Amino acid sequence: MIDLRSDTVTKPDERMRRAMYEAEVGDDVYGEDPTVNRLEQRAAEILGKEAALFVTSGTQGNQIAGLIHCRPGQEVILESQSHIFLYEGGAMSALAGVQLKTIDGIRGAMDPTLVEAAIRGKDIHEPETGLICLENTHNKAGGAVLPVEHMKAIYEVAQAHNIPVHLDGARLFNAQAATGIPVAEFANYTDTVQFCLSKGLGAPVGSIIAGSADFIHQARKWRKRLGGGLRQVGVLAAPALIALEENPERLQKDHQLAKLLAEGIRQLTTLRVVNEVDTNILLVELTDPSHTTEHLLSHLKDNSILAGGFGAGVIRLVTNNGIDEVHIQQTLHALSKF
Ligand code: TLP
Repeated sequence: MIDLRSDTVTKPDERMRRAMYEAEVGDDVYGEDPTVNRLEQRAAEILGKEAALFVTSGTQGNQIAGLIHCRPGQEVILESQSHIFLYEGGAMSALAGVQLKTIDGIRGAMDPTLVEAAIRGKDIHEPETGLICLENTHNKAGGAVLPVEHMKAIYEVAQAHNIPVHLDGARLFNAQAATGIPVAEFANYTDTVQFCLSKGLGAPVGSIIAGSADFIHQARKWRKRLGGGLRQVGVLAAPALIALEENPERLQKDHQLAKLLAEGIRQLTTLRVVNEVDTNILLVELTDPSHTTEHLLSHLKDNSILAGGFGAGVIRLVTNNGIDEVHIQQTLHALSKF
């Protein structure tokens, strides 16, 4: 199967599996797993933050940030197509007790003026804004990179109002690969960051959250409360370290393959590439409304290709560690027969 459903589908390679086998471990709830400690220290260094924590998933990382930054009854400003709003099961409302205020972005980027206008809390009737969340790269906007200058502009608004900024940087390393700008420069305009090790970077499990030492101290407690205090978890930190140290450059290949796929699809009259392809995500629409995405997805499946539906009339194709040029050619061939 050629699996283009997501970059979450990658499987650990032989080096990662060997590192898992050989990992030095200890009880991480006691802070005694040397491999986890090394991963957290390297992640903090790479992001330019004081401290970092290995968490089970991107969702857990984002939710821990919400729980720490906000008090129940506050409001969180975030983009209307963001993962936290669309795809985390309403967790910020359910767990942190906040309500969400969405703003439509352009390619995932909210206008800083609109963000500032949405900040509330002076009037006795209003909830206080407790947090602003950004997403980079932006999944639903087709892997769009939020420019550093944009993040800076939002951060300046947030600082002027004393509001923290959390970055859902599930694919922040894709932003680095696409622009050549180090992840630390993006992270510089945030208080806290979450990034996923288990997407394009190729680790089997896990994410990192990073921020001040005090934030990570609180995060450790929240992770435990949420049942995410794992024990000899160095077996997962070991492949994650390989993902972090060695795979950021590999993402450029995913981006080149996504561009190749987009170029091929642009030659077809039946399909339209919806997004500008900055990174590894393509959103594709059918030009003939009498065809359904279910029809297209099942045609692909019959040709041993997996893709996912991504909203009305749109499918998503995500290049990843398991994909090579030959798979792109096979996918284009199957699409041309649709
Ligand atoms: N995204 C998944 C699905 O949930 C949609 C995918 O296949 O793209 N932030 C962003 C921007 C994400 O894209 C995801 C996962 C997460 C957070 C959550 O990460 P996990 O799955 O580790 O909880």
